[in-house]
Amino acid sequence: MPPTTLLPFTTPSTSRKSVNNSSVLINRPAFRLTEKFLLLLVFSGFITLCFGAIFFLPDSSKLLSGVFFHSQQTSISGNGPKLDILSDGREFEGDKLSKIREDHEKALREAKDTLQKLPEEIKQDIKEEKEKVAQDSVNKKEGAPRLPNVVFRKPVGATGREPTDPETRERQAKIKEMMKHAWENYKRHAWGSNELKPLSKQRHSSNLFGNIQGATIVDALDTLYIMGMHDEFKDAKEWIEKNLDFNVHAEISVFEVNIRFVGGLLSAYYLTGEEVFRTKAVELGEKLLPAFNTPTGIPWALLNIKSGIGRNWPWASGGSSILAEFGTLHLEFMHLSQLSGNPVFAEKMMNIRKVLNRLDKPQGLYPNYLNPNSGQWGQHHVSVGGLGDSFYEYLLKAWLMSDKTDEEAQKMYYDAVQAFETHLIRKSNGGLKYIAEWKGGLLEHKMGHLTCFAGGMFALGADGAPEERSGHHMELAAEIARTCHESYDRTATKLGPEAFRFDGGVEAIATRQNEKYYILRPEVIEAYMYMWRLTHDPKYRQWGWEAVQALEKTCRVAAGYSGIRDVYSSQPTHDDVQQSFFLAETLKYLYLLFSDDDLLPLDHWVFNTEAHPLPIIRKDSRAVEKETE
Ligand code: DMJ
Repeated sequence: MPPTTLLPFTTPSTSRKSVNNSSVLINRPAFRLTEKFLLLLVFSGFITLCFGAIFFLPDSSKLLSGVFFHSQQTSISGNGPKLDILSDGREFEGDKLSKIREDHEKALREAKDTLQKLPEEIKQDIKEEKEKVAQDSVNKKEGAPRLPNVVFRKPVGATGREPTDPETRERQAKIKEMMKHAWENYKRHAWGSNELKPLSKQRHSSNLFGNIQGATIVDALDTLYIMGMHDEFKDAKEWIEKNLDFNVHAEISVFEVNIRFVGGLLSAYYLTGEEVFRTKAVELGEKLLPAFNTPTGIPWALLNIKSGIGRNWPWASGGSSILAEFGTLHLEFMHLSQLSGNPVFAEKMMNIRKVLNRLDKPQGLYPNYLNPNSGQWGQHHVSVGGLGDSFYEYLLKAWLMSDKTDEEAQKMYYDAVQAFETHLIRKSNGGLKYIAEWKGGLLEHKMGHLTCFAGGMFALGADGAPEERSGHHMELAAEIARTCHESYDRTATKLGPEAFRFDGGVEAIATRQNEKYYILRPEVIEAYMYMWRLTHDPKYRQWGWEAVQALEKTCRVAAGYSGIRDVYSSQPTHDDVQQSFFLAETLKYLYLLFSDDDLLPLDHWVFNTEAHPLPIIRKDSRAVEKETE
């Protein structure tokens, strides 16, 4: 059968031959009515198309296109001026036309020059335009908040120079190589999941993030950026744009999601000015708000971000919320208010303050547990390590981040340190200072790896210490850093245990099997970094380098880095998890330890508890400024 549908105007018998025959119409039988109608339809369509082209093609395209600018050079004789007729039918006097041609060529030349030179302002204009387009497309996505325009201020020290000293330069390059190894293997084996299992080369999911994915990507963003790993950063950003989704049915840890995801996104925004990070941070912040729907406003530890239903950890004393969790939202939430123009985030934080300040504190100490329904303390356990740690860190940093205007936080921090000195800080027979845990008035002479962050905190707070106690705070910081170094130095692997004790004849050594592990934690290196920055004593770089060598020897495996089960074993087994904080914190603090002080300088940035840098909010500036109308 001939393809009659393709050749509707031919009779079946003549169709094939006629198609390629120029005389087809002469030999044809007369058209039927329907054929005539269809022919008319096609013809009128063609006419419409031609008119459309004439009227709707933009003028600029005609000016810039040589084809459209070809005049027919038809001279119309007569008494009037000589006329040229353009291909679109318009008539011009000949000399006017050559003037237009000249102007046009000049404009083209200028445009070309401009493009070649691309001065800073033009680059800036293009960047801003691109950002606006990106913001518009982000805003159109489901769940994306509508945000006011902000004045993005150029970040100070977001990228650094290579250190001039060759040894430091080499060491810094080594840390970057470690980051590449961790990142590339995550990308190869677990891309898009929360973490990597570096031995089984599989994806690792932790229930801390519910169904939210991509913890390693968000946590690593700023480390990639400051290390100048541009391609990797681009991949991470693209993944975030396309895949980071908070519309999931999942119960998450409010604290963990805040410090890693909100903190990571905020830092990425402040380092780059890319709108997608601001939008995602605020979107996630809004999802966390239902956690504060408790009688006191002290948030739940766990929240289903779809249903908005919250609860506390089943193991927490009498249904309590945890001090280190609800007390470690402040820095991120203050910035969320800055960037969204919505005061609700800051209000939630000030309410937590109010609740805490109304309560009596046993011996001036803050118990780790607080019931969000009654507003009363749970068990009287106090710790500067797990369950308490970053609450104190955020008091100091709230003061620093507010450009030292938040004097309430300042007082709370220095009063707390005073109480630690009286009730928790002790010296071992061997002369090691440590911070013990307090259980209802009794001391447990144990210090956690987590507690070692306090070395850095005391150093950072030394400068503002009241009554000329600055030197004292710095000494305390140095002693805690030394004790933590000892906890590393006294192991076979030269990596420190999860907790170490000062009783039963031991000092700075773990005695219980379940305290001997090391999961790539950053706190000891964090303390070295602050001590280096604030004293420039070379021993802190030396101690940091020892940690690098130990990590390389014991934790590096073919497909990434893994924690170990026993730091005292010379052949420890691996736990098969590359924690996202290894990329966010451990490697970042190591890199900063081997960088000059102008990379993320401490008088411009504060690090959240996951090492995500947030800028100090200057008292004389408002970050959010409504667009002038
Ligand atoms: C990190 O997620 C943060 O530093 C947190 O404050 C405590 N623990 C881990 C790393 O050890």
